[in-house]
Amino acid sequence: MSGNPVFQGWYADPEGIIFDKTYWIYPTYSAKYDNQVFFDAFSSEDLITWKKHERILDTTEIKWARRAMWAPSVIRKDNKYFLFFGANDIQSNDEEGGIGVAVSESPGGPFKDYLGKPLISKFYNGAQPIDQFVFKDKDGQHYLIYGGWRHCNIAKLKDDFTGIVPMADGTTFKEITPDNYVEGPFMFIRNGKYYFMWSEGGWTGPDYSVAYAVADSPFGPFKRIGKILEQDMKIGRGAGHHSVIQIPGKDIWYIVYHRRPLNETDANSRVTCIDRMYFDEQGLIKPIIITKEGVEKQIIK
Ligand code: FUB
Repeated sequence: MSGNPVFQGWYADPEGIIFDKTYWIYPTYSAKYDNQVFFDAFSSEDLITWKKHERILDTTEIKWARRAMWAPSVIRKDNKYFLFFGANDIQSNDEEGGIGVAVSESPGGPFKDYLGKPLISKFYNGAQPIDQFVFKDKDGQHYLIYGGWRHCNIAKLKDDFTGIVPMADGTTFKEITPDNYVEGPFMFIRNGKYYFMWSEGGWTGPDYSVAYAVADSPFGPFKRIGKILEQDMKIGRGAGHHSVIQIPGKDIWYIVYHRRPLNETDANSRVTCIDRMYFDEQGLIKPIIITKEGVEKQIIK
């Protein structure tokens, strides 16, 4: 078994993704905001043994980023790897920062600033420009789904990821916020349905958790179905800000998330864990059982 956490160190907001036959996790380095000036990544061939890739991107490369580099989301396009990230934790449209893009020839970096400025630097529909997730739809179109401060937007990415373009109805930033949404959005498709997931509660508190909705389109409407990930006082606290990995071609799913060890009190003591995610016959997600054991070895064929 992998054990949980799957690797050592304080790492939060983990995004798991498979490139070729390798699992990758891109987390936030969980520390004081002023110390969050870089990203490490982790790779594995079997979900058990993880290799650390240090400083795949940092603030010496991103000139406009000073601190609070958060929640990487990585996708491969045209044989390049694009890493979307948040920086500076901006509190108003007068501050510099927001969501940026970096690019690399390899999933393990080094990543370089792609635009030289943020991709999204303002609040739209009340959404703080953080917690980005890049989503590839069935037709190949990429969208950015993002937002803190209890608002979530979806925005259509230009084909070369250099900007945002209007959607068919003329909207540029379309709000898709479901009930109770706080931050940390994630989307995937299963059996043709769009599963939209997000974090609720406060990330420093015991109520941090993950809920979801299902719709026929990435634009919703998303009606909250219920909570599927939360703390278990026998295992860990404040479980949330997750992502989902599917074994290609199989109905085998994992949830990758962070939680706080029971013996830790620091708000940033967040560690990255993986557990299995199951669906019932109706396609509803079963509540996750969080474990200390983690997951079994799984090599991608
Ligand atoms: O890790 C920094 C912030 O904490 C994330 O962006 C939020 O989602 C929360 O997990």
